[in-house]
Amino acid sequence: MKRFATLSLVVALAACGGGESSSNQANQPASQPAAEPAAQPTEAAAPSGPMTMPDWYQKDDATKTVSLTITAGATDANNHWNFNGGTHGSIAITVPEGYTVKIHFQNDDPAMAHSMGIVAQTSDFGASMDPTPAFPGAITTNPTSMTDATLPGKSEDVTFTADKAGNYAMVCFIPGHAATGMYLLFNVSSDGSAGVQGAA
Ligand SMILES: [Cu+2]
Repeated sequence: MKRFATLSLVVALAACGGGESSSNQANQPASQPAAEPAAQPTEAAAPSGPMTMPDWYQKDDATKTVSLTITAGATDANNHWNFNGGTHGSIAITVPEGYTVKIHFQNDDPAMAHSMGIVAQTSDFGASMDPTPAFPGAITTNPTSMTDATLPGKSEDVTFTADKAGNYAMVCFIPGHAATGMYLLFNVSSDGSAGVQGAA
């Protein structure tokens, strides 16, 4: 209630002040408080450097197809909540625009279901993820379900067309997983560049 009373007083003073600028001056401290510190970046810098072609990335220019093997829990990094050992966007996968992308998704986490899909958002993932992929078909089944997503030891194949160049992310849609780092960067290039940056 005290807060309301104070606000009413301010409004009353402003009303009597004869103009917004003068009342604003009267209400403002002589020196501005320091600006809020910028939020700590939660994302690592995007991996850069030369593209490599690890054995889990295969490209066939004749059929315009990229085939990827993506393994959740490939290592114990991030409590197994990783893709091919990468977390927090530490790996960037680039495919050429217009290519068909075939992903063999394997879950090697001994304990937890995971999912995989491509989204237009590349950072600041919330606890719950909208399971709408950036490209039709670019998502595994029951992606938000801890009981019905891709279970430990299981795999799933998805195929989609990377028909629009841009910056995307490959994420797990189980609540909390992307927010705690279970995502890679996924780029669709307009100049034909292809490969992987940041892979171990
Ligand atoms: Cu996950």
